[in-house]
Amino acid sequence: IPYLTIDSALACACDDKRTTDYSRWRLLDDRGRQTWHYLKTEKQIKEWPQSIADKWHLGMDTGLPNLPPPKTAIDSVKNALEFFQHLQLPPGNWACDYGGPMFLVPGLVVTWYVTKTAIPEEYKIEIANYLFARQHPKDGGWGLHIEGDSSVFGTSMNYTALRLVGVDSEDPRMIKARALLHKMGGAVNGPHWAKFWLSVLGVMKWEIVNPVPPELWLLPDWIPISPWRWWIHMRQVFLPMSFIYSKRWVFEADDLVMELRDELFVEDWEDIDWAGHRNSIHEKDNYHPKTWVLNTINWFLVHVWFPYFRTDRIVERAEEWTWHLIQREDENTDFSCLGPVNAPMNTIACYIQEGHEAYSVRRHIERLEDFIWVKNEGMLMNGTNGVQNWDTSFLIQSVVEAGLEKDPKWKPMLVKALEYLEDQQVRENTRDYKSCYRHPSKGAWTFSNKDQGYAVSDCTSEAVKSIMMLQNSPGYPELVSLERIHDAIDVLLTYQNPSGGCASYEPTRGSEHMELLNAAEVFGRIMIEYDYPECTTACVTALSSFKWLYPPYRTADIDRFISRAVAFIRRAQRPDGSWYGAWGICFSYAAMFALESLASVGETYENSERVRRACHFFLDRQFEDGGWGESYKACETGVWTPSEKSLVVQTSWVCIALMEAQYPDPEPIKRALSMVVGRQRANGEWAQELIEGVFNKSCMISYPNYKFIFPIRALGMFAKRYGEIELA
Ligand code: LAN
Repeated sequence: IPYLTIDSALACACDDKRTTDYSRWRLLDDRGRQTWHYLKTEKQIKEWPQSIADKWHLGMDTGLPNLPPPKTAIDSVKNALEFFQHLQLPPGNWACDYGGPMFLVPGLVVTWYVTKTAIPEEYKIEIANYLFARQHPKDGGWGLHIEGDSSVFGTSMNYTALRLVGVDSEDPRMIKARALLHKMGGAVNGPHWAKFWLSVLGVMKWEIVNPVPPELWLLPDWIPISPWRWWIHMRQVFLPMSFIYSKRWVFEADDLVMELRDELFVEDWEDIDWAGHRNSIHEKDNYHPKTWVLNTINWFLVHVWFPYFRTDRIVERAEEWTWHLIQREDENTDFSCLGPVNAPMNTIACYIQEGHEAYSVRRHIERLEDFIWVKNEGMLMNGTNGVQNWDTSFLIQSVVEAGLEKDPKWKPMLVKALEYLEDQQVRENTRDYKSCYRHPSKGAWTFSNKDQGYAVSDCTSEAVKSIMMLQNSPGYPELVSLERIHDAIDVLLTYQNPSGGCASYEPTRGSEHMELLNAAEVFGRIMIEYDYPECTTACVTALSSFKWLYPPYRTADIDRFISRAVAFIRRAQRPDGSWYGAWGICFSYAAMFALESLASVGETYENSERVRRACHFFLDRQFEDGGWGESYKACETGVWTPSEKSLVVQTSWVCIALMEAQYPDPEPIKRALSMVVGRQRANGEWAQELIEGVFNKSCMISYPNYKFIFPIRALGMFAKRYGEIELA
């Protein structure tokens, strides 16, 4: 059933699959700004050949050779690097598909649609391909993330996105999706964000959206619930959302919108009691039910504040101030924005305020490209504008763990990676950072690139650690001066909370009670910054390495930081010996970090009861085949949940944890790593297994490079400790 037509010059030979020609896609990496391009002429194709990395990301044959079968851990590491080196991009970083969340593409497509931005035909085709590839074959729906059960959020939003890119409502896959949506009660049972997007599009009416009052931004800073205290991702989404909500802006009802009004609901559109459905939500979407406190506040806002007290003057001031902050965000990031949710929303805010022709709107539309990824399944929107700094730092560390930085063979690759990180350090605080409520960023690194500009505690730590490792190895250039390393240390020292722990982007600014106001329904623990063993460990190890490798600088501050941080790590351990991981799945991820922290202050299996407890937590749970594996359900429930099969990435994390702990018996680690080596393909790579990452407890996110980075690290550590042992 052809649902799209495409200019025959662009179409692939096997056009009954309605795909683009994959040999025409190219990834451009311009100093860490990654964008995909579809080449339309033979001349372009000739001038810009497809790289091995392009082919690999697109799922095409890379033509890389089979390698001699590995016998030992270091053989396996070398084979992995032999492959992975080809995925390094010209500026020196690595990249990957950073999908997982299934609510991002719809926001992007709605934004293009309502701002009347032409969507290129090849995008339409590949977006449809991706969404269909990720449709659950059984019930025809989509969940919050690629592995999650179908929900109203996933199904209503992705159905809408498919219709907006031109898919026919009578396509059998759409019929199936619609049937499921209707079975779940229709789009009125979606969470807050679904109601927001569909109201902007004009498929719902604003009365169904729970209040998003911009006047909250007028609260004085001392008020305990002032938005500046929220977790940065929440307040930066709340910002444009509140502006758009205040305007009650709606896209004109064109034919497609009228059709969607028919398709997404069980009732007749005209008869729907919009206000009455403000709190309707399907159980599959209701991960974090709204509290009575929030429900009471919402009731007050709708029935008392809006009709009787919200004067025109208040509205005007609130919209003025939020618009000011939106502009600062755009300016400070050159329109790339903090993330994939506020970027499209800021685009719409600019469109409302300044119109289609404005520079702000045009630049936003260009910058939205930075979030797009193309792979064998089609086109998706990444969870950030890339993983540049993060994956590149980790790869450097893994190679150093294996001792291969000394091998001249890998030096050019590592020097390139070092050059990349050098280029990406944030050199100054953002302009007006205090009045925009930004944390200082001078000397820091972000998760992705410098354009985005948001300093993160552990991204800074991992980057500066990698730089220090390489710059202190014989034969490596000193690209980052001591002064700049001091800047990084200075910023790291600002991250510690009174608890001793560290959070992600900022020290915690508000009380945990603020979770009572969590309005998103689909996510947990989003309102403020929390202490994370992962982020805390990264800071500890960066500061320890610095202290070890460099002339004394702020030594007393560093010592105090480390001892308080490690005390936090100890307190965060559960009685069963485990730590809950907030950014990777789940206990294996956190244990790798926590045990590294403890080891850095000399606490190991031999001398510490808690470390022994942590090791036995995993040894008691080792799979038959020697590996470990966790299902994403562990993140949702907070309870250890094994996956059906062992997993290469989690197994590597546990092995690293055990080796950090100096677990005395190599046997269980050897068994585990034999499994990992057994799954390595002849060309050195590993196959993609289950999803690796998480945020906000309920939403999973892919880290496809982890299947290289962490096996390399675990095997490298093993080789260093146990030498030439043969792995079966
Ligand atoms: C990330 C990705 C990286 C991650 C680590 C560095 C691994 C972590 O240790 C600290 C937090 C951080 C930087 C992080 C925070 C939240 C992000 C940005 C993400 C999980 C990637 C996507 C997610 C973002 C919130 C997605 C957009 C969704 C919203 C709910 C706004």
